[in-house]
Amino acid sequence: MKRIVVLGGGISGYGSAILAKKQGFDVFLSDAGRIAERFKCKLEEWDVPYEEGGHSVERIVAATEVIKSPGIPEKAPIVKALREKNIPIISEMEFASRYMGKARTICITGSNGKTTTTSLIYKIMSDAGVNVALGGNIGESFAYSVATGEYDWYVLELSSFQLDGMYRFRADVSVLMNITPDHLDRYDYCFQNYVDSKMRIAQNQNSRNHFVYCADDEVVWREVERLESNVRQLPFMAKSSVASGAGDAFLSSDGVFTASVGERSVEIDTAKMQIKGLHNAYNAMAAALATLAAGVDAESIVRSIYDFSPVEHRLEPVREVDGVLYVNDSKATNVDSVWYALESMTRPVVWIAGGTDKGNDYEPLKAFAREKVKALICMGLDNDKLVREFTGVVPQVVSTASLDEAMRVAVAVAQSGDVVLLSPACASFDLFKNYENRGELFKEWVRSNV
Ligand code: UMA
Ligand code: ADP
Repeated sequence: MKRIVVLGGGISGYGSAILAKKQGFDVFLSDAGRIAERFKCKLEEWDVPYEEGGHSVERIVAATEVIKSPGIPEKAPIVKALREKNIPIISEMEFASRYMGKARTICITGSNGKTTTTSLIYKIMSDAGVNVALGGNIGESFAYSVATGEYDWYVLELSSFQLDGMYRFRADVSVLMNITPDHLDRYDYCFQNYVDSKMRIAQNQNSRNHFVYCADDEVVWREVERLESNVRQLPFMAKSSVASGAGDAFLSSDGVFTASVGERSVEIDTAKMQIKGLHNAYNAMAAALATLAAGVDAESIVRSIYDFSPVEHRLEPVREVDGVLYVNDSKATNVDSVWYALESMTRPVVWIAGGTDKGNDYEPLKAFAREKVKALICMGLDNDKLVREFTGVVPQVVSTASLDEAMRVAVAVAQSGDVVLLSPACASFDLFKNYENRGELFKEWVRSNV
């Protein structure tokens, strides 16, 4: 019997183990750290043997195939041991796709905009009454959905780590939002390795499938030009003009876009959307093309796009008090996402940024900072770089070392008509557990103190 070993007992691992068990394989799950109680209960319920607190190398290298959780890096000793023995290592996505029957997939990747676009596509599909599940780098795992439910469509957000272990998988509709440098520590600090990983989203696609991508993104465009498959291309854009036989979406200067696939099309006035900014126009164009390609009714697509509100921690309006609007964009953990946040601002900005710097180049933000930011409040344990970069660019730069301190300064500086924007460009780990915790504490502070 095929021996499956699952590495990692988090969301991805326990779902994969349960699916493998359901398929009748000999399964063993191994976690180097601790497994959460709720996952252990599930594993026991399904009678899956597991270990925690370390990997038993001998038992693991006896596997026919290994399903690796995405958070485990290539340089982990157990992965190296498996590679030396040429034991196939795949991702949860590759494994689960073998057992999803006739179901079809819309798969979304990109450096930014994955969660927003995935959530919007999922909403459009479910509002239209499609029997659809959400999975991947969001919510419950794909493998767990395949093991426990039956769906016609899966909408999957895919990280580069998940794409890395995908070989034969083929998306019916793939969506590539953009490619900017991120997670380079996992890619030998080589941008092209990361680009290659993202391009796996379109691998194995053929003339029956669709590939939705941003034609304004130079990196994406360069890769698309080299694509050899005859997949039906659906570019979306606001700057470039790319003709495609299959369809496309174009945002014109009046803020209206038309997305069309074959004979069917939708028209959207972005001013009527609840999600704002150029980046969200891109996200909506991608979602419209993907769902048109999936056959969703055009009128229903339009209704759902207008009805969609921001996902938590992504340019999420919290409260307006005395004419000051407080916006939580805690998920903006890199420079590119802050660029789009500042781009979308239509009132003077009191900008709260900082945290664990990932080697950021702040140059691209300076033009918008000059034009729109009246004060930068740095919030972090080490603010030197931010203070240095923006002194002289914005009228006021203040260094603070806690949320409370930062918020007190923000309230003092902000005047009626301004926006207080938390959009950090940095990871949160110096002062907070994670970006969610940072965003929640920001909202709590605003609700109880302003
Ligand atoms: N572990 C080992 N051996 C090691 C290292 C880790 O056993 O050498 C164990 C840890 O002890 C832990 C488990 O592996 O118990 C964790 O695995 P994981 O980090 O892959 O986390 P999961 O809980 O399985 O969640 C993963 C994704 N996490 C990452 O990619 C880091 C989730 O994405 C995803 O939703 C889930 O699989 C289901 O597919 C989250 C994420 O942060 C949202 N993604 C990154 C991002 O968005 O930036 C990529
Ligand atoms: P991801 O899942 O890829 O991290 P999110 O939808 O969670 O993407 O958004 C992360 C951050 O990037 C947020 O600050 C959000 O405002 C910003 N963002 C959303 N869509 C885009 C896009 N298309 N391009 C650039 N930034 C974006």
